[in-house]
Order: sequence, then structure tokens, then C-alpha cells
Amino acid sequence: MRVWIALPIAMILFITSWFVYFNPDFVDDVIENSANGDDTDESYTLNVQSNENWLVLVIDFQDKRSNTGKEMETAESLIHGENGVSNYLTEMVAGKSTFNFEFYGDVLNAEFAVGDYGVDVDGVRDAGTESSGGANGLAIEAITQASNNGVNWEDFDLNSDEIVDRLLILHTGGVQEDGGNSNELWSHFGHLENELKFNGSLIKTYAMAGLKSNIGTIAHEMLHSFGAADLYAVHDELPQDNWKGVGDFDIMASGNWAENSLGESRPVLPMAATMNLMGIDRYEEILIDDIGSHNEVKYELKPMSDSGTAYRVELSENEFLWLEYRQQSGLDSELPGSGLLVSIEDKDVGNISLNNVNRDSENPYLKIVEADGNSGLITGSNSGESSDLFLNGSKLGNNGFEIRERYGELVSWSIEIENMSDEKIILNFKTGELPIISVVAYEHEFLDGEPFHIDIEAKENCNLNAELFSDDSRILRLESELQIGENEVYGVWDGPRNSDSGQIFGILKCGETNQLNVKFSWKSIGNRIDTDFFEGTIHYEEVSEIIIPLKFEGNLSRTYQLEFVGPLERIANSPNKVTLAPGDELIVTIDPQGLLSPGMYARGHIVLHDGLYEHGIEVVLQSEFIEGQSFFSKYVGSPGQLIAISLALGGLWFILSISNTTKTEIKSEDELEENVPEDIYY
Ligand SMILES: [Ca+2]
Ligand SMILES: [Ca+2]
Ligand SMILES: [Ca+2]
Repeated sequence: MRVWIALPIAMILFITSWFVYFNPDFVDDVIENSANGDDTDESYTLNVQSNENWLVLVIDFQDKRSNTGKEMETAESLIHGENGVSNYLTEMVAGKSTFNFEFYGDVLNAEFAVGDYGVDVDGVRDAGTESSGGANGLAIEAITQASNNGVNWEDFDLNSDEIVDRLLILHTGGVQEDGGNSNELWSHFGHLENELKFNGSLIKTYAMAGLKSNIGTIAHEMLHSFGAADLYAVHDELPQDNWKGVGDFDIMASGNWAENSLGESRPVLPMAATMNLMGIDRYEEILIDDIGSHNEVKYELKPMSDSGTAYRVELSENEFLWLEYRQQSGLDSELPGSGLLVSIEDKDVGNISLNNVNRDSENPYLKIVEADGNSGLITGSNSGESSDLFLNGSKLGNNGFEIRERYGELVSWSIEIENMSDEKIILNFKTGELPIISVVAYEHEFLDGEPFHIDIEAKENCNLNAELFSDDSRILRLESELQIGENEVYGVWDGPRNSDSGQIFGILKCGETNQLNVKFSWKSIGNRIDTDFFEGTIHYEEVSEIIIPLKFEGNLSRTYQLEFVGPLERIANSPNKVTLAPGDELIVTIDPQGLLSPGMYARGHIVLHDGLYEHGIEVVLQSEFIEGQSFFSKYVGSPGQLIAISLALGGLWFILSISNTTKTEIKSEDELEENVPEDIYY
């Protein structure tokens, strides 16, 4: 090669190499941003709008080409059929919104076979082959083809923020959720790993189901677009829990599987709390302070399947009791029974926008108050039964079925079903003496020697006194001069504990006046974890262990269940359960499963659970090219550094080629570029 060609190119490569070597973060950040999902990325959803407009795309597969035109007809009948999706949505909003569906004219054609998209890899649903891109890849193909053929995306951006809000993709393959094999696709609401942009409109999310999915599943996935969360027990990390969430009472739990006697899909309505999440205005608030002490108010509830209105009562901050008349009629024909459905929603649990709420039956976001008290949904012995509903004459609150808020206070009111007919339920809401104090926090677990403490908010000054009984035969005394506002109160036990856990119950008084009937659970624990962050390196393709040093409070051992959250979940596979004592380290096995390349970061949280206790350790792992601390691995850890070295080698190649110029033909620039040794780093 001639010197005047080779030398400048070599110089550019050396300089670039120098820059990249000393600024590897630049390259690494680019790689990380393009290769990793972000676990803090919140779901993009938009509540139900008064004029809904949905784009429906139908796509077939390379091994299942449609040629009859029947697929569009099937799609039309799923949406517009007598008991189809459109009818479901219209009744769900009690006619308060209109739903329009635009069917894209032709069946779109996916490049690969069903199994290429649907194959599950290492337990990851529909990961797909590398070339197909799995379920996400199928969505991208459908969206791109439709766009190239002239879809006007703005029509489906209902709030004009340039983000497309309503998109349903129906495919012609089998469906895994309904007994299909693992090479088929699970219906889902998906987020595109890399959002698409067409004519200024961003596409971030889509709902996907199959033409073989039932109406309930299609509607369930579409409801995620409105902000509804899954309400079956999504916490499959904790195997002991057989909880069914809210079961057959909500389309977002198992209510999407309801069928009539002919086996036709008849999904039930969402519960009132879910409707509220989706911005559907179908409830009214019962305000206890407005009712005042020693008063009675009657409320009428029409069936939710007949455009009824639900009621909501605040129990404590961000905690609500929901009351709704669910009747086996209309959309709710296939409910387990008819009556007053009572549920408790705790908005402080989980993260709704991450669809991570009903994780743990001990700490639920939304749970049914089962009128039969048999906890069938909690234990998983059934997914809802008619006896879960309250009927004529039932009482609940501080009389009849006890309702306590999350801090153990018995409510200061009661509800009686005075009359229940096919048309309506009449409730009699009755208040007792409304308290001037309220428990706003309490510590339910103690290291040995730690005092019992609660936080109490007072509306007036109060000379707090209480003698509470613990079921391990002890007495806990609380005495404090409470000022208006929040007060920290410590208890004094009359003796050492006689068991590891129990309940404390009794009456909190101000002076001589009874204020609150309380029941606290308590538990003795061996330790708490005090480590919040860990950063380390792992081999990019071999199975390895990370050792996380831990700081503890307390001196004894404690057993934790482990959950891996975020991208970390895909490579961390054990342990699930571990017993830790001061001095122990947490050892986690990492299996990259071919997902990592050198220098990539895997982030996430390791969450340690024990009952209501949850402690997260933020983890940042960087994958290394070569294991160990050899000279090479110290200097070559990241793709940036590898790129730097390849650039330098490229430069060297040009320098060396100078001496051969007399024998070498002149190469075109394209060929020169091809000769830069790109293949070293992957
Ligand atoms: Ca699959
Ligand atoms: Ca939008
Ligand atoms: Ca039950």
C-alpha cells in the first residue's frame, strides 16, 4: 500500500484507539443503552378516553399463510360479534365512552414460522430465535409493515402526545395461554425494547393476542393499555404461595377465563378498584367525617353489570374498602355468585405502573374480603365461590364480620345489608363514636431488646393509656401525653417473651374514653439486613458466583426468600431461600445464558423477603471478557477497550502494509474498510 494512503488511515485509527481506550465508558454506555432494558422504565398507559380509537392488525406466519381472507372476518367477529370485545368494553364503561376499531385492510405477513417467534428459551416466554426477535420481533414486523402501507398513526394517539395509545395485534398462530405448546405465543401487553417512530408518532406498547384467544384474554390484554394491573398472584418467585389473587371476580385475575355452559368466553367485569385504575368513573366516596359520630346513612347499589355505581371508604392513608353489587347477569353472568363484593385495596403495596402488585397474600394490593371467612382464595383451594359474597342481613365493620385497617385498628362503623333484590342492594351505614386518635404506623417485628413502638396521630391532645394483652401471656403498657399531630409511643412489657410471635390486642384510651380497638401482630426476628448496594464483575459467558458482603442489625440468624428483580432476573438463578447470620455473605450464582457480551452491565435488585419484611439490595454487575486477574483481563475488560485494541491493530496493519506496497494492488475504500478487523471483539 502506498504511504500516502496507509499513513493517514493508520494515524486516524491510532488516535481513535487512544480515545476509545481511555474513554471506554463512551462505548460501554452506547452498548448498554442499546442492549439492556431499564427496570425502572415505567409502563406507558393511558386511561380510558371518551372517544376510543383502536388500530387492529392481523398477521400470519411463513408456515401458516392465510389465503382465504377468513382471518379478517374472524378478527371482525372477535371484536364486533354479539359477545365480542367491543360489547365488553362498552358495557364495562357503562356507555360512558365510545369504542371504534379500524381494521388494517390486509393480513400482514410475518417473515418466519410461528415457532421461530414463540419458542421459549431458558424459561423466558416467547424469547424466539435470534433472527425472529420473538414476540417483540413479531410486533415490530406487524407495525412496520402496516406503517409502510400507510397507517395514520396520529389517529391512535388519543391524547396528542405523539405516543400511540391503542394498538391490538392479532396473529393467526396457536395460543400458549390456552393449553398451547411452548412454541406458540402467550398473549400479552408488550413494551417494545426499542420504541418505533413513524411520521413523528412513537410506538412504545401494543396488546397482542391470537385469533384463537378467547374474548376474555383479548380484552384482558387491552385493559393493560388503560392502566389495569394483573391481579392474579404475580409473585411466582415465592413458591409457597398458592394465592389466587382476586380470582374469578375480575377479568385481570382469572375472570378472563369465565365461560357459559356452551364453553363460550364470557369474561366478567373488572372490579371497581380496577375500573378506578383505568380512569372509569363508576364509584362514589363514603366520607366518614362528613357522616359524623352516631349517625346512619343508607346507600343503594345497582348491579355493576347494570351500569351500577360502587362505593369506596377510606380505611387509612392510601387504603380503601370497596363495596360493589356483583350479580350473575349481563357481563357478569358467569360470576361464582351474586351479592355484595367487598375488597380492600392498599395502594402502598407494589408498583402499579410496573404491573407488580398482587405479589404476596400476606401483603396484597387488592384482596377479597371473603364473606365465608374460609380464606379459599388465599390458600388457593378455590378461585372464588358464591359464599365469598355478602348477602341479605350480613353485617361487617365493627359489628359482624370484623374489618380492620392495615395498622390493626377496628373500623368505627358498620355496614348492614338491609335489603338485596335483583334490582339493588340497600346498605345501612352506621357510625359509632369517631376516634380522635389513629395509628399511622407500627413496627411488627423486633430484635431481642428492641422496644414495641407505634406512631399515633392525634386530632386533639390526649392522655393515652392502654393495657394490651399479648397471646403469650404478657401485658404491654402504653402511656403517653399525645399532642395534636403525630406522636411516637413506646410500650413497656411486664415480662420477657414466651414465644416467637403472637398478637397483641386491647383498647387504646384517651383518659377514660375508649378510642380504638386494636390488634397488632408481633414477631421476634434474628436480624435485619443493612446493605443497600453491591457492585461487582462477572464472567460474560461462564457460570460464576458473586459474593455480597452483608451488614446486619441483630445477632441471630433469619431465613429469607430471595427474589431477583430487573434485568438481573434473567441471569441470577439461585438461591431462592437462604438462612443468614451476622458474618455471613450472600452468595448468588450467575448464569449469563448467552445474554451478555463483554462489558455489558446487568442491573437489578435482590429482594430479601420474610413475611412483610422486604429489603432490596441494588446490584450492578459488569461482565468481563476474561476471568481472573491476568495482565490482559485488567486492561481488556470492556467492549470499549476491545474496540480500542482492534482499532490499534487496524492501524498496525496499515503500517505493516506500507512495506508491501510494491507487491499490493491498490484497494478501493470499501475494501479497506472491510479489512479493518472488526471480528475480534464478538
Ligand atoms: Ca412460547
Ligand atoms: Ca398518546
Ligand atoms: Ca371463600
